[in-house]
Amino acid sequence: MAATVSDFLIHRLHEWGVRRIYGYPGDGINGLMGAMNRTEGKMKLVRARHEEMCAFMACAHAKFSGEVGVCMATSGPGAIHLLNGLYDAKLDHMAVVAIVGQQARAALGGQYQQEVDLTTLFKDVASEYVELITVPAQVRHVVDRAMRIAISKRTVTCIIVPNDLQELDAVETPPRKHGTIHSGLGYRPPNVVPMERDLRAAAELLNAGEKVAILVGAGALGATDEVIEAADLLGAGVSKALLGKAALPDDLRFVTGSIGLLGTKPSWDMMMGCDTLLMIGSRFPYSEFLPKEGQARGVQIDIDPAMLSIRYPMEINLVGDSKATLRALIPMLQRKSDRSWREQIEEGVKHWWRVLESRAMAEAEPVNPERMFWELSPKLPDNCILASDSGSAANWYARDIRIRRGMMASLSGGLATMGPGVPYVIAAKFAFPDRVAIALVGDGAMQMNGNAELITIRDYWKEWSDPRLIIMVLNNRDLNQVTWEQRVMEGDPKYDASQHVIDFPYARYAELIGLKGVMVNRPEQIGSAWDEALSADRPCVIEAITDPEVPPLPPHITLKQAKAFAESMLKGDSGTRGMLRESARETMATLFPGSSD
Ligand SMILES: Cc1ncc(C[n+]2csc(CCOP(=O)(O)OP(=O)(O)O)c2C)c(N)n1
Ligand SMILES: [Mg+2]
Repeated sequence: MAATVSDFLIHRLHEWGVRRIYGYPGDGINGLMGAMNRTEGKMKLVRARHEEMCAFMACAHAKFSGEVGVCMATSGPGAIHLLNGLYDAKLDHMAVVAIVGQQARAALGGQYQQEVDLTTLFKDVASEYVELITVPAQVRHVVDRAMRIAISKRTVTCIIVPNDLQELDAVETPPRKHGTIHSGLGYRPPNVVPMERDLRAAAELLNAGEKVAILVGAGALGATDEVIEAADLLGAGVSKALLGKAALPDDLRFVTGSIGLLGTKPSWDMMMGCDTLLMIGSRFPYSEFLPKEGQARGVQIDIDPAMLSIRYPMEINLVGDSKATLRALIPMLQRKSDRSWREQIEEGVKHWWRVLESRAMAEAEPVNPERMFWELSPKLPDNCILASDSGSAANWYARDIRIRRGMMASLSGGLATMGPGVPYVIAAKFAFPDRVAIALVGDGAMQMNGNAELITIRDYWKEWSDPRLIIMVLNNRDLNQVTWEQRVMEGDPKYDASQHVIDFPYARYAELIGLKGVMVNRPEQIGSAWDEALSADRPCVIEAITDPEVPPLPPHITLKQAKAFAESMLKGDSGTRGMLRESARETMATLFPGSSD
């Protein structure tokens, strides 16, 4: 028998399979913290430095383990701090349950200290389920529903618990009378497969196509073999949205890599040249990187009907699990005898890898950031877990990292927020302590929250069976991704007041707190820096002094953007003096070989 409401709430989460909660204390949740303590280690609390990090960690737990992530914060300020991390989970369709405290029931509505209308605050991010518990008999069904809704709808739910309620006696079984709820545990996911006639219609369309392009996203992460088989039969190339990076390994010759602003030229060429589009488990946002309307006939597979036909008008929309649906579809596909489209894609991919290598090896002042990623790829340990932050790192991560089977990789896809890189890999180490985790992060993000989370790493790393966790920081003294956006999208020069990042000794700071720190000031040091970090006996920060003037821009940009960029250079941008030696046109040609209209 659980003693208090708090004991029962934590016990019920345990019954749902939760073993770890990412949380930060406060008087709004002291009862719950006491209950966590009384579990004597059955439920582990991981405390980050900031509640937003707890939410990022819960999101990453869901992304990497496939389980529900749980985070906990106090009323008022703690609850508010969770929000950005929760939106990260919501926008990437991750199951996360947030538990937040609230002031005592008797004080609510009285402008009490730290009293915030939490139901309203969480109404959007936890739109599927947010509930304030007001009596002990509610605990069982509110926990059951928050868990089941989060898992089944792959979204964020929220439980609000007033602090006085947390200390009351538990009511595990509500009285059997009118007006009570009697809920149960557990969720078994269905096997969702479209109707046979719809599969046949999809197969007919795909069989009729001569130039098939496939785009996969996070929904295809569990369908690697099936996507490979379908692509083989259809003579197709496969492009990967950012969250689907680990869906297919990059050593397959027909994988065109990333797509979009952070994408590759072969992905662009394939989408512009295809006559048929098969989209699997993706809501990749940018329609301009997909075929023009009317150019291609489309089939889409998604578990969530709301994601269908929202980026391209598909002819056949299939609701289904990607693996099961492809399994059912594959026997209906005819192997295309004309392989010329596929060969053309493979040629493009082969050429592109050479382009990337030469870009990565190009001289820069002092280190080319792209080369940090290029040289990491062959050194990646089997089964490692990668996380990229938002910023220029995401470009090089998307294009240059050659992922292999068995690895996992993620970033903030839908929200594209700064800050998740370091907390994501911390959660990865808790979920898989025996795997190497690597975060690829900008200096802006390190100063926003990564440096503080190094302290969390310092706090916990000795618990991990394999202590290797690497944070690679691009020290470019710039909010570089946005500097380039301002140049290219707006035609504005770099605005130092908004873009400059003050230098900070990331590697020395790591050493100072007992971690390892490695500096990269020259390109020759890159390989040995990775080797050192990968053979370290503790977590390691690699600080690379990189050149902010290497443009992290897409292979295809529009003429309008090119003109804007040229104008920014002529307006005396502090960072582009070196480039002015060439004419704007020549510069454009070398930077953006794929540019057209
Ligand atoms: C929370 C948040 N604030 C601002 C942005 C806009 N933004 C995207 S990337 C970026 C620059 C990141 O700088 P840094 O971490 O130094 O990486 P760099 O691009 O310099 O490699 C900014 C400001 C964002 N995505 N998220
Ligand atoms: Mg930076």
